[in-house]
Amino acid sequence: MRLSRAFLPTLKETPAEAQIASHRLMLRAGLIRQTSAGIYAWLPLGQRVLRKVAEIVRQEQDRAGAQEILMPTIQSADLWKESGRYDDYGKEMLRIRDRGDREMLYGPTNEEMVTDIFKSYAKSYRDLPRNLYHIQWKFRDEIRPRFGVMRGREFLMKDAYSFDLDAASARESYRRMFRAYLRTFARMGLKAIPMQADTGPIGGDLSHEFIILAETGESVVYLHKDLLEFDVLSADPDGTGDPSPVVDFWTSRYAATDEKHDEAAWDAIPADSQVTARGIEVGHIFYFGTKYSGAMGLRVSGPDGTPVTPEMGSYGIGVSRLVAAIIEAGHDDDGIIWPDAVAPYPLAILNLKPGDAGTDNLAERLYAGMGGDAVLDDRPERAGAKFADADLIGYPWQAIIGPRGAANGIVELKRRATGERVELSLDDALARIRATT
Ligand code: P5A
Repeated sequence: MRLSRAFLPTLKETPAEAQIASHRLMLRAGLIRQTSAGIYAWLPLGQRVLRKVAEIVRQEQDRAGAQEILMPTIQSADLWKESGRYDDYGKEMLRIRDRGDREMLYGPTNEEMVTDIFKSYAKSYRDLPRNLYHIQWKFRDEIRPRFGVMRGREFLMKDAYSFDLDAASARESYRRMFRAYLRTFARMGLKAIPMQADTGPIGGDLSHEFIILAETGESVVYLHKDLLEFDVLSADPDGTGDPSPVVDFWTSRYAATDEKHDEAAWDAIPADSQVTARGIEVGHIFYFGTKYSGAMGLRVSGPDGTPVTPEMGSYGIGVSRLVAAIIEAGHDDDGIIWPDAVAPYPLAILNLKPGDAGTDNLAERLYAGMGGDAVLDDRPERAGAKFADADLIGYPWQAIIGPRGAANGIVELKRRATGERVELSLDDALARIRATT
């Protein structure tokens, strides 16, 4: 993308309404634009990050054996009356009437709809187990939308739903998702810790929230310090096979949200291993048995011919919230520091003297060498403005091209995360960048 032709607006001033770093930086770097309270448009850079985050989520859901579908945002109230949640959900649900005066709603979650869809096809125990997911916008009319997309009213969620023949098999499905979540967040450079959690309006008695520690987090959490030191991807490099050893490690150490905190269990942990912190909930998984299948009449014939009500779970990831959480976990005074896996572009090429034959030529060759997957700053701006924008947006690599280096075919490559700078030939610079993407 050539900056001279791009829509990548950045702000110099810090927006007054933004209280936390990620919200400030998302506005300043031009990732999002508020359109109503708690509702945001995603601008080109934000949209690229959102897509990359969603793609990692998708790959790990597929790896865990879930199948992607796409359900609508608008739902019929009738489904929610069947489950009994239509009245329970209260003011958080955005209720709508269509031209025929039928009650509709903008879905805050999809347990009812997916149960209804699955019910139309599943006939026997051979149709189980199954896991269906989608990545779709949700609406919750939060009392206090705040911190930008961290707690929005409209937000992007990945929600998966498992159907199993019995409780033992349902627990196995839960463990598969548990493991998939650990891998998903680790691939984004995040340490997300599964913690025993409350189930709220979704229901059930087994539930974990996946929480990233951050001072600006909305939840207070308690955990054993071993959990901070565990390296998920090296412990479980391919993410298939038996999830038990991985899950057993995490559930054998204490970790709970405020609502589930157990003082007696906490006191049994040596004081130097206790960590109390604040955190951001990026995922939440639930096992709720037959709550929806029972209420909505989902039944299949079991191996001996008698009808069985499938056991269900649901598994959510806050895809749009993750973009903010990744920034909370990775920024400095100058701006965002993207992990390589989700950066909007891996590289910004800063041509310090557009119009100079030497810098233009080297910048163009580097841009072509990246196959166009870079931002080329060819604007007639002063160098300082280019440096500031590149640091603010947080591309993992910056290639600084000035007339003196260009005369010798040299680019200065800067790593955003460490500030390290090296002078390299074009080919060596490309090789260095490719090694991280
Ligand atoms: C699980 C999937 C559910 O809704 N039903 C389907 C279950 N769980 S949840 O915990 O209520 O939400 C799942 C994740 O969505 C994110 N999230 C939000 N993100 C931004 N703004 C919001 N207002 C918001 N509410 C929930 C969280 O990451 C949560 O873990």
